[in-house]
Amino acid sequence: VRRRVLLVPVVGLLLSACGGGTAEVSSSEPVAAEDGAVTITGTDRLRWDPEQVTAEAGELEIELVCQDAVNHNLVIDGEERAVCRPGGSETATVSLDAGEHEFVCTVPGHQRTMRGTITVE
Ligand SMILES: [Cu+2]
Repeated sequence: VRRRVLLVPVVGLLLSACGGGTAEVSSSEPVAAEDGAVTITGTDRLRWDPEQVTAEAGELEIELVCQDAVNHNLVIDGEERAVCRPGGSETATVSLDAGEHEFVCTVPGHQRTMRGTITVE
């Protein structure tokens, strides 16, 4: 019994060290928009995936995806751009100036953890 109890934290450490676990979708690695488009997923754990996006100045097509069980919205620089229902998605096209733009989900209780940054170059 003792052995089993001790194994759990070790496995957790190994998974996070590898960073490849499919269940843990949150990542701090910046994701670059490709061909002016990027997908941002609101996870059921109330995190963004990815949390950091880089894009070139101009129009950016953002697909907001709600993972499975929770609804989210996408608010960039204080302006709501898209909403999604659980398991659904919505696409918004935004035009962003060079600089850093904060994106959050303002569904009650989500904003504390659902914060990301779009860096426009
Ligand atoms: Cu949310």
